Amino acid sequence: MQTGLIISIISNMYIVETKNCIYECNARGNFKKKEISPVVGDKVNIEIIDEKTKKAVINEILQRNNYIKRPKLANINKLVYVISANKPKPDLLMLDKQLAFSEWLGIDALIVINKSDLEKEEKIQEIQKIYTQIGYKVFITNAKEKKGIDELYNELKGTICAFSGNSGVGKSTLLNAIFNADITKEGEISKNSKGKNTTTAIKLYKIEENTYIADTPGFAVFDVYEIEKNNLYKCFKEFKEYEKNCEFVGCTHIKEKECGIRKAFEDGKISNSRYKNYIKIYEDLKDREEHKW
Ligand SMILES: Nc1nc2c(ncn2[C@@H]2O[C@H](COP(=O)(O)OP(=O)(O)O)[C@@H](O)[C@H]2O)c(=O)[nH]1
Ligand SMILES: [Mg+2]
Ligand SMILES: [Zn+2]
Repeated sequence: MQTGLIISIISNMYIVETKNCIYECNARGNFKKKEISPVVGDKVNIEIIDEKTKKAVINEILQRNNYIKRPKLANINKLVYVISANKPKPDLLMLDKQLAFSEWLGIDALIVINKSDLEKEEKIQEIQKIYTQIGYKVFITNAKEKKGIDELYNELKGTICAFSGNSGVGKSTLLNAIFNADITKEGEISKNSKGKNTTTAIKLYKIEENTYIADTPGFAVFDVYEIEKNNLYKCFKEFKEYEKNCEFVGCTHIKEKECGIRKAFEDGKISNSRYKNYIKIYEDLKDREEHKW
């Protein structure tokens, strides 16, 4: 028996990295009964079937620290949200949605403002300030010219992290800059044992020992809608402390007169864009809850 990490899933085959080796594994049938199936990022116990051909079987999935449904990922330590300073314009609504979601999941989040070469410094710093004030780390990069990469890289050391952000913001370019190689280009990714090209939905790229980045093409569509609207304010981490000043139980923090959070916004303690985005996301969640069925 050995312990390993699932680094990718290729046509129903689990690729498991152990301390010294990489094995192709099947999963034991009894996982299906338990309605749990192994996902990328899972730590698993495997039983070697054939050392020569590196075949093994997954016997057990170890307890997960966290689980993301779409894309299916377990045990992510850090979520890296990438926006671009310009081209495309920074999408702070999307960013706030994703930050809320990572709070809900209980996963550390950090922010990268890429394409720093395409916008004035003050404008970038304005955005940076909104988020550093709340307590998020914000990295400013120019992936194309590999600027700001070392700082980001140091932050990711020792973690399994996943990048997310709208298309075109520079995620692939950033990953390449971190690896200093074109590893995320299509085609390079996976050939199975028969030499056939297959597509992997998600794969963990090893940067160094204990450091992996999940390359997730479809990460932009987070399931932010799983957050219950009345809990949304808890996912805006600078809002929480003002809730005690709300007069009503079940305050939505939008229109109520005696709302501590709204007052904090009016007093300039909560940023305009964060509060506006809270309202937008809240209304979104409300619409969805009302039309659920
Ligand atoms: N000017 C500039 N262009 C960049 C930067 N990073 C990425 N790009 C360009 O932006 C485009 C989209 O980048 P890509 O990495 O494919 O974005 P992705 O969709 O998020 O993976 C490409 O043409 C990149 O060359 C940057 O820091 N500055
Ligand atoms: Mg890409
Ligand atoms: Zn309130």
